[in-house]
Amino acid sequence: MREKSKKLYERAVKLMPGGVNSPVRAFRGVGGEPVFMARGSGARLTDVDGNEYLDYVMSWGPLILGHARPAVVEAIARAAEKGTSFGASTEAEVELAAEICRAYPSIERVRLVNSGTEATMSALRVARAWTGREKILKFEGCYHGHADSLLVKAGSGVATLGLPDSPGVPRALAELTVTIPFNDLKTLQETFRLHRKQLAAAIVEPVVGNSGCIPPQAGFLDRLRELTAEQGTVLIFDEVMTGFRVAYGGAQERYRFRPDMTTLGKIIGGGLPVGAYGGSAKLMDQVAPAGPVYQAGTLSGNPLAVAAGLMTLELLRQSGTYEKLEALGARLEAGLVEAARAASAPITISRVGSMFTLFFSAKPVTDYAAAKRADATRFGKFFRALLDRGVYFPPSQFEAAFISTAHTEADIEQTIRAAAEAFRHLAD
Ligand code: KE4
Repeated sequence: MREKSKKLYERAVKLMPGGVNSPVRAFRGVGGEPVFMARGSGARLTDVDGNEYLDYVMSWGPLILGHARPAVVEAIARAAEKGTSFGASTEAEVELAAEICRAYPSIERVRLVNSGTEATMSALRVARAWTGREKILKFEGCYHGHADSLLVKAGSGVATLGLPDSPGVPRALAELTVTIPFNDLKTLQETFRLHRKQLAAAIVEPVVGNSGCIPPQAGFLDRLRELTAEQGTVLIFDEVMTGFRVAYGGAQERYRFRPDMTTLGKIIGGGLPVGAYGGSAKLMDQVAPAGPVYQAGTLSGNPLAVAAGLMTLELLRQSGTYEKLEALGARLEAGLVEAARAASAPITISRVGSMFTLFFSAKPVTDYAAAKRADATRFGKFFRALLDRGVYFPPSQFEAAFISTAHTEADIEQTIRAAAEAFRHLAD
């Protein structure tokens, strides 16, 4: 069934840690061995053994237009014919910066980098420089890339100082990160009382994607905005996943917010490496060479990645794009709920537009603790039953799945049928 994947994996584990270049690809969350992919086209992936899958990972979010969209591939090819990198400014990166600032009114200045990790790491540095403070606030289950300050779990009892979430993160640095539950208003208020005017930044996924999909509850982001404004804490919306996903203008457009800084990634690179961080001119003009806060990157604003991003955003501006994504998401959600009910499978679907998570939980999932109570083992079995039926969900209960504009209504119906069989298979 997947002999070539198996052989490649046996080679890979001898050459790369865990045989992968990013942990979640190793399928540790769902059991079994990872599938090696050979090509993507539209909504489909084909693995090295020739098996075809309807893809709901979509490279973890960037491929909102699906795989190998011809116009995007042509844009990359045209850019490549003129050279791959100059280490100098180009017109294209000015165009991408202009489109980001136009689409995100809270961003007056933006810096392009190469990943979401670089974007969040740099945004935190700007916030710490601006406020002269060192402590930061993050939320349990939110992932903002692997910079040391952000690989921190809640210390014993919430609203206390953090503990390293990975070996190699200095305790002294982890202790500067306070971690509290998402959607927990009471703890939020307590935290801003306990650390009054000491927090340089609060960084949040406005729709959490990295605990699985968890939307903000009414009033939570409003209160976070109020408290950060009152205490001069820089509010950073990490929209690496939600940017251009839940609306063209991201969660800040969907929920009508104005954060102080925003980080972006994924979709703005159209599948090539691009991250970005931005905010007001006064905040961002601290960044070198305009100001003293240092941040740099050999391939930042890379012509190929920028060409892919510009074409992706251009195609996303076509009318009806987000209405189509919403309709496909709503149909898939309803179909999965019905299929689960018919098989008496206890699930809940958490969805915002075209990003969603199917939790094996009978109760709604509103924070990371609830997500961890979901039955990840059953999710793993469901994942593999779907995979064997030609549907590729994210290989972890704690990840969001993504629909693209390349998915058709027929693809959604095919997915619902495969899920119904998978739920019955689980019940057997
Ligand atoms: P990257 O450094 O992986 O480009 O971006 C880090 C990041 C920052 N902020 C948010 C909200 C993110 O979701 C991410 C990365 N997301 C994961 C998927 N949940 C990337 C997949 C992976 O780690 O392989």
